[in-house]
Order: sequence, then C-alpha cells, then structure tokens
Amino acid sequence: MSKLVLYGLDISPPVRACLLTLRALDVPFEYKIVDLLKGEHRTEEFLQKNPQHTVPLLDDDGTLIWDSHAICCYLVDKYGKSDDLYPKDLVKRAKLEQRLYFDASVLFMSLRNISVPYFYKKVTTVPQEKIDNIIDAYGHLENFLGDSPYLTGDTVTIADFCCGATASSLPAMVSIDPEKYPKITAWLARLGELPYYKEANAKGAEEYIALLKDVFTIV
Ligand SMILES: N[C@@H](CCC(=O)N[C@@H](CS)C(=O)NCC(=O)O)C(=O)O
Repeated sequence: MSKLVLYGLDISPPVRACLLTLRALDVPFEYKIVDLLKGEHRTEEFLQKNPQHTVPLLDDDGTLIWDSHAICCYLVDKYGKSDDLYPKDLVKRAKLEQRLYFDASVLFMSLRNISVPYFYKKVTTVPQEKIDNIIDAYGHLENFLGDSPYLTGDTVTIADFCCGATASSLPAMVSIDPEKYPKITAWLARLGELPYYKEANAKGAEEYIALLKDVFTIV
C-alpha cells in the first residue's frame, strides 16, 4: 500500500472531515501537524505542495490533493472496501455531492468568513449578515435531513463527515438550539455514536469552540 500523509491540525473542520473518512476506512496514514497559527502553511516547503496554502492536504505517495471534499472522495474511491461512504450509483452520488458542495460553498464558508478575520487580523466584531448566513445554513441543513437519519439517507457517508465536522464547530459562533433544529441535534448525536468520532472530530471541535467562544461581538 502507498504511503499516505495527511497535513493539518485538529481545530480545522475540513481536516477533521478527512480524519473521519480515514478512520472509517481504517486506512493507515501519517498525520503531520501544520500549525496555521504559527504560519506553517505559508512556508516555501508547504506552498510547493499546496500553493493555495490550505489544510487539509493529502500526499498519497507523491500525489497531492487538497480540499477536504476532493480528498474524502478520492480516499473512498481508492481505498474503500465498498462504495457505502461514497456511492457509485449516479443518482445517489449526485445527491451526496450536492451536500459536499453545500458544505464547501455555504456551510463552511459561513464559518470561515468569521474565523479567518479573527485568526489573522484579530477582528472580533461580526456583522449581523455573517451570523444570518450561519442561521440560513442551519435551516438548509435541517431541511436536507428531512426524515432521514443521515444527510443522504439511511447510512452514513462522507457528506455527513464534511457537513458534520463543520456543523459541530459552528456553535463557536451560533449555538444549535435543539428546539429550533431538532434534526441537526439528533444527527450530530447519531454521528457521535460512531466509534472513531470522538478522536477524529469531537475533540478538535471542542478545542475549536473553546478557542472562539465568547470572542465575538455582533454589530
Ligand atoms: N474548501 C477547503 C477549505 C480549507 C480551509 O479553508 N482550511 C483552512 C483551515 S480550516 C485553512 O487552511 N486556512 C489557511 C489559509 O486559507 O490560508 C477544504 O474543504 O479543504
């Protein structure tokens, strides 16, 4: 088997989506910490691997892939013993990919648009529109879940890992009210029962929330 290296750090939601996928697949890998807060993603060495200077980054024996969504898809296609986590069936795959693009463009961006100004410029004031983006995204997520236990139906997939890693971190900015969002609340609790969830996601999400909770003032 080729040598897999994942670059990242636990507080990053997209890194945790990849950790969840790797653990679910039970694939051996090396985890190399890139401390964004120390600027380690901007070194010449890292930029040569990922000019977009983001984590997660996957190095599969010299094949470099970034963006968590692309990494999770690749990992299941290459290393999955079945296609359960990323079905090959076109219709199932299309529904799943919609959830991945939703995470990439809406859910995660609602978090990143607040956290990046804080981490790199110490901006602690957050315009109400940015909070509203999170609330809108929660509404969509609640709606997508419908009557299903997971985001695309009856079984867990990488859509749950990607959206779940983000959703479990967003309470750093807006808490998930169980009365308003009973489906998101139950879904996150369900993900919490996965044997690898605590190590791969819950600990990093808690750390992320502790770092940012009570930092922001809405203006
Ligand atoms: N869409 C990307 C987002 C990756 C991303 O924004 N990662 C953040 C950490 S959570 C990062 O690397 N920030 C450093 C930078 O953008 O310079 C993915 O899913 O991998």
